[in-house]
Amino acid sequence: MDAGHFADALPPGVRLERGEGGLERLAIDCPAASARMFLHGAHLAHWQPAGQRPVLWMSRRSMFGAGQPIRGGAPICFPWFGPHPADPKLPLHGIIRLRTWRLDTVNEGSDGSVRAELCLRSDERTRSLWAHDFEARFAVEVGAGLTMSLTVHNTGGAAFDFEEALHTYLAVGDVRQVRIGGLAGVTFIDKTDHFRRKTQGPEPIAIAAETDRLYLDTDAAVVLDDPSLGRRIHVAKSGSRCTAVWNPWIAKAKAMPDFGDDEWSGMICIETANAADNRVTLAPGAAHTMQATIALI
Ligand code: TA6
Repeated sequence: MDAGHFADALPPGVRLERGEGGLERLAIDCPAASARMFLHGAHLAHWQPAGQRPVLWMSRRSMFGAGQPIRGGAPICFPWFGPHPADPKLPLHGIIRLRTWRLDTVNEGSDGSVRAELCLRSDERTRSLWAHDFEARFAVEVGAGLTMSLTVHNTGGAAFDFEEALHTYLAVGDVRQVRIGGLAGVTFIDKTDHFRRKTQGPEPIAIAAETDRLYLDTDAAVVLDDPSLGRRIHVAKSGSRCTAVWNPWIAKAKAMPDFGDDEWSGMICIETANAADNRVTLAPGAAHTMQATIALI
């Protein structure tokens, strides 16, 4: 395991192991929660607070392999969100979720939570896809709540701009019954209607068809009300001006080989992002941090 230097330094309840596809992952089983995070993409695949059902959704059809995106959990999108604007052959959602990150630190928090930090630096492979030098750092804190922070550092000599997202898949009992509050009056790009710009009405968002929206110029927290599981999930954020809401519904779910045909009703993506009008420009030497904090309330 290429993080072997951790072998004897991990806190209680934390181990490095091989998971699906033989991918190396951090397994966290602390009193407050359990979690699994692959070094591939620094991909948090599972988070389950003690006494609760899993909060992150994972497709039973997900692929687990080098060069393949994991379908579920919290994919990290950078330096573009969605398809590459000029070259559709490039990977959807950028280049860093397909690379193996370096595990830098794993520490126990005072409240029994566990905090891990991973790093990915630009190299020839990333420069062949995106010609800028950067260091990305991902910090995740797992406990009764979940905090994910993505920090991008411009290590090159010229400014660059980028898009980013913590593309979080949340598990729900029945997406047709959920309501999403916090985005009333916010302008969004409706990707299911020719990318038209619309304004969200005063009512909480209901999902009754394929839904693929990028809410702009908002730093609002969002509350997902899931009556069928009898729980509410609070998604707060900082350093993010966009929130994406996505459910593929029936036809899109069928069209994705790594998504079970009947799985669409058990998930909703609420994604903490900076994209489109809200892309980030970073001067040489500067850094930018985007954070999502998720809790059951
Ligand atoms: O964030 C929503 C979205 O951009 C959708 O348009 C859809 O493409 C979704 O992401 C799936 O992304 P993925 O790369 O995980 O298949």
